[in-house]
Amino acid sequence: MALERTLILVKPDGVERRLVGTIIGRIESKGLSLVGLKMLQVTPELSQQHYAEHVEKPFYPELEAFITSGPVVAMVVEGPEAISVMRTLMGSTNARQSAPGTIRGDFGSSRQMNLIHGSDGPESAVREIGIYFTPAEIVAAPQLLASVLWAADEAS
Ligand code: 3AN
Repeated sequence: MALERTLILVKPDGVERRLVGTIIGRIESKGLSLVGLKMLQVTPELSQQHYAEHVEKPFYPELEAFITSGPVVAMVVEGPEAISVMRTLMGSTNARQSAPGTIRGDFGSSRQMNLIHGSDGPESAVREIGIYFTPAEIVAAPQLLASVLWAADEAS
């Protein structure tokens, strides 16, 4: 089983609604490790880099206006299969259709103001982590509890 890292953002709506602690709490409660954490203002240039696949789409201007509308909290989250575990914790893109119990399903009701971003695969995780974090800003995961969280073959 793969130990993975994924890029997570609490988007401007999540910060504005004071949900940062709640969202980080869910990530930590799941047993995933925070190995990078910062607050920043996304610029139009950063948005274009992050959403490169959407830049030509008709909805992009609105997406850029939203993601640059206030500060975000960026995180690198690590754990066994962290990319898909986070996608499950987050819920589907359109928060109106996200399952109850997920972050979006419990706190959101919009496709755009959907509170949180998480990388959608290993390649985008590497790309997105590199956009938001330098290697020096990423630390080693805490190790003491690993043996009560996962079997050895799950966390290597
Ligand atoms: P996720 O946020 O689950 O990673 P993406 O990367 O497909 O989903 O979409 C990022 C953002 O782009 C969405 N939160 C939404 O604001 C916007 N978006 C994606 N698809 C559409 C669409 N078909 N129409 C309007 N906005 C969209």
